[in-house]
Amino acid sequence: MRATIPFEDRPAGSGDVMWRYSENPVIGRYHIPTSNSIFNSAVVPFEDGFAGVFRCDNKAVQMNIFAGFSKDGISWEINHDPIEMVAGNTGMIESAYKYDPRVTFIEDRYWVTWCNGYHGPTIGIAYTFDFKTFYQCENAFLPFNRNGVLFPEKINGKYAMLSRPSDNGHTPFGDIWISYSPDMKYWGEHRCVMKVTPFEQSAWQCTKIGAGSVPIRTEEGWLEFYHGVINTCNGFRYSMGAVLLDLEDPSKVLYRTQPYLLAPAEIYELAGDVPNVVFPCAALSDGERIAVYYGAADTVVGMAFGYQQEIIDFIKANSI
Ligand code: BMA
Repeated sequence: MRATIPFEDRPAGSGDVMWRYSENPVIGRYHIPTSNSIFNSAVVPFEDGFAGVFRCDNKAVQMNIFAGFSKDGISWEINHDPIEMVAGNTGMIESAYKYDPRVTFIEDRYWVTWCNGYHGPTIGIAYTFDFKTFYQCENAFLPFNRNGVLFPEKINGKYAMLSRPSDNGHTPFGDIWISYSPDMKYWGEHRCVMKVTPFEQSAWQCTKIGAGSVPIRTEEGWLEFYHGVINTCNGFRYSMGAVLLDLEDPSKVLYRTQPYLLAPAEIYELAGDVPNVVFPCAALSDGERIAVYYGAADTVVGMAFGYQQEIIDFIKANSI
């Protein structure tokens, strides 16, 4: 039996289309003995509960990914040792660091994508059946790239991945692209999906954007939560929006939020190792309700909730 997704109703008096969990953050920075911070992490239904892949930076501030398990999706037991990969569809590839994982169940296994340090950031790929043994595959792309997010099913017979070509640093630009693969090894047919917005139109997403959660199939399109960034006089500010992509051709944007759905406002989003960051990396849906997991201030993990149809209606009514 599938576990019920974590959810809490809209707070009385709130008119927001998405709202935060009242007990945020759900994972604190010192949740495991070695961690400096745990954030930008991914969660999926697994067995009778949930499993996740967590970004834990240690106290040397080395970035790595760790497996974790939960019965309710809120209380997490995260392994104290990072994931050790074994060779998958290729020999082992150097990985100087790993961060910002996403997890996608496709057909018979869970696929993990992350930002893999290989002469700069690119997209690493691994699969697992049990969150114990992880098989590392070819990197998807040349450096530099981040925010690789797989669709949960093949599209026209091919695996599909959103990503964000970038540079080696704190990238001051970035649009969302889609690429296809027949075998999870060779990627091509790269198409631009969506770009940053003009400043006057929607400034929270005018500097760079990146895919966040695994897209959710709905009757009205793929529902994708993404992050958008504005470069302020005090640095980058990361917020969350959502987009509906065409089911058959997800390079086509149907509707996209002009206003954000969630932006840094609570103290754990405003204060931390990198202030002013809301960074979604996963979303659970039971068809009616949605639970989003997001990194807050590059320090902790928070959750936000909403009703799927209300979110879709909001995107359509407030589209660019
Ligand atoms: C991005 C990535 C994310 C991080 C964000 C804000 O470039 O490094 O991991 O959350 O910056 O610092």
